[in-house]
Amino acid sequence: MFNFDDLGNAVMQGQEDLVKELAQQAIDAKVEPVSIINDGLIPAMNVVGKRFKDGDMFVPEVLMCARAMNAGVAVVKPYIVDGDMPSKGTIVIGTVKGDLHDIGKNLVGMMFESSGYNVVDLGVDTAPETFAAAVKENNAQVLCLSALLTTTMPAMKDTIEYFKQEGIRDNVKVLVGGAPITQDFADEIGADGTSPDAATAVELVEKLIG
Ligand code: B1M
Repeated sequence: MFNFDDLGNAVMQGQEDLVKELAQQAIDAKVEPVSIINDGLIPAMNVVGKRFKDGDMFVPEVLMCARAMNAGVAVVKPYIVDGDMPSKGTIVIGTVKGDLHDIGKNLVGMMFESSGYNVVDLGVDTAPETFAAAVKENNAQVLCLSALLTTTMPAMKDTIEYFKQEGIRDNVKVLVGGAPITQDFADEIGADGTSPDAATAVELVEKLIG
């Protein structure tokens, strides 16, 4: 039986190569790909987050863990995404200006892809102008904004305001997410919704445009 603790420990120690190896072992052992992420990789990042908060871990170590986590996700991703599905619509996703956190955003994007959406991922530190250009260029139905810092939450509001200024706010559903985001905040800034995790983000989009 596959040992999730070994995978989690490898993430917590930032051992990128070992994470890749163990993620592949899990795939070979026919562990559900989503379970490798939800039961192995994410709980380990949660421990990292707690240690970081408590001052037991510092930025360079957290960065190594983040790289290891992303490497594990990259191994699993091809087994989740079904490339033959017709697209259900286009979603532009990115982390807002000033914010460099991308693990959660990557998972949300991957979950959309695996559910049959075309995903345009703009990466991190994304300016409102860049979001607007991508939504127009790709005729996207949904824009997903991710923020992990309380100091970058206002960039979500700035992005929505920029869409209003440009006269394109009503062309797209705007969803916001990330650990500090609440429903009250989403309502306050005029977003169309928020979701606490990747799976419910997909459910919300299906409800809004499905
Ligand atoms: Co940062 N960091 N970090 N960090 N970091 C947090 C967010 C923090 C809570 C840690 C702490 O103090 N406990 C804290 C923020 C405090 C606050 O704002 N109140 C913090 C800080 C302070 C900082 C720096 C300022 C530290 C410094 O430099 N002194 C700095 C800021 C850099 C910047 O962005 N400008 C910084 C840097 C970093 C690293 C670069 C080292 C690294 C990021 C690497 C990377 O992402 N490639 C990092 C990390 C890894 C974290 C923690 C430990 C883990 C985040 C993570 O990946 N979680 C984090 C602590 C924590 O969250 N417990 C922390 C796992 C991920 C799967 O969950 O991202 O929440 P999450 O995504 C979830 C949901 O939120 C949701 O679905 C995802 C999947 O379930 N979701 C969405 C996310 N986006 C969505 C979008 C949607 C829908 C759902 O659209 C609709």
